[in-house]
Amino acid sequence: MSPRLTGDESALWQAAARVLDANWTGSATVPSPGLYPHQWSWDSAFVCMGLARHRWDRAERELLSLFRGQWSSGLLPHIVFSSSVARHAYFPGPELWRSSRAPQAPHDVDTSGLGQPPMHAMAALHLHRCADDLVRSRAFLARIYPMLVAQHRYLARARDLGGTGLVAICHPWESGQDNSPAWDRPLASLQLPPTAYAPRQTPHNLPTGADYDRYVWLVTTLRDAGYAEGHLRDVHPFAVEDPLVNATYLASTHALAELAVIVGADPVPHREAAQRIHEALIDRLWDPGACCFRAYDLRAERLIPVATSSGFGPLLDPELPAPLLRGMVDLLLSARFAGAAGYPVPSCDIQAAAFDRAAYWRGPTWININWLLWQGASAHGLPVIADLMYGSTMRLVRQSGFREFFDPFDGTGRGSHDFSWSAALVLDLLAARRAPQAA
Ligand code: 2M8
Repeated sequence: MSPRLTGDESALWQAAARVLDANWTGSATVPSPGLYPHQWSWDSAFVCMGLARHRWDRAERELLSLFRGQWSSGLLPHIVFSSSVARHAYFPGPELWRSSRAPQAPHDVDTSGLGQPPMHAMAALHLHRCADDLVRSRAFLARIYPMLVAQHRYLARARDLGGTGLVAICHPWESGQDNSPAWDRPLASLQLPPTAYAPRQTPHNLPTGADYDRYVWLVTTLRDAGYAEGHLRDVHPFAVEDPLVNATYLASTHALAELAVIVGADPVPHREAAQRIHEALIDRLWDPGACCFRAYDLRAERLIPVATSSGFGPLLDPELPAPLLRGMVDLLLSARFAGAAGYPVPSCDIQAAAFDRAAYWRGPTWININWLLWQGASAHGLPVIADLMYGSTMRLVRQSGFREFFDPFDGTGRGSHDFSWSAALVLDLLAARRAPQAA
């Protein structure tokens, strides 16, 4: 599509499109060729949001390429490894996961054995809404719908570890917010054997080696249990219900109901599932005292105290009661988040001891979070928040380029350059402003 853009917006559009073109492998988009040379699950969903505006055909291939990695259990792995990338280009590669030995995993491609926020039904619905060729789009949806249903069945069956209607993450990587301060307590309580699991050289200087020891140990524990669902339920020591993960689960369940109608399937089970998730999200993760959503540690049986940007994820819930919405907006606009940051939204409460403006998911601003909050705010008719997210994101990329993450105070770009979801989501934002009917 070609939205009507101003000259400056056109230049930004072209720069973003160039990033996606350069990161396209022929069948999928890598998050960043240097740092992340394989296909990541929620990255691909975000990339689809932009490709739907730029190269619809590629968006279709992107999702299909990701679902090549789906396990027979329904698990959609968070990494689908490319066999043409050098073995040691990314740690942890296929040698850690050993998916080829797991009977549920596909045999023609190596994958990880964990998931990421389930944004994929949202992405498929977005693709349909942006399609010029509705016949082709319906054919694509008919193909991908059963895979999405299998993904959600897996989540409901194998990841509702508390029996509450919410899904639990079993590893920080499953949240997409790897070193969020929300995981500090559950990680600190792990009893690790006295062996260093991670290699001396890790690809980032953050998270730290100590975090990596825990990350790798959690993977080996799960892998050595054969990735068994019973292990996750009864033994696995890390199990947390995260508000952002569950908000995307809810939004995608609503999307599945809409997709069901389009492909001629029954939407009712998805609507019922969405109702259960909505109720559980509020019952379990809303902290009325602090007026915010928090993550719940199922093993320690308590809410995790630190407030992070993940707590704003439930803005994606279309039925969020007004008092909760107000509480979230107040916190978002306060000096703990957007009110004291020139380039919001910081990923952690600025006033928390764990906040670090430069450290990955412990403070910096991320464009995918801004985009999700822009989506939620737009749907709730909150133009002040939607404009704040839009404006902050545009200033960040104009000033610093399509970086992986940004300093929330001065907008300095950090992490990798030419990061795919930063470019893709800017395309979607620009297109939505110019062609609002497709937003
Ligand atoms: C980061 O996560 C990977 C592990 O999955 C890593 O640190 O190596 C996170 O930012 C995650 O959200 C993202 O999907 C991934 C690829 O961009 O990188």
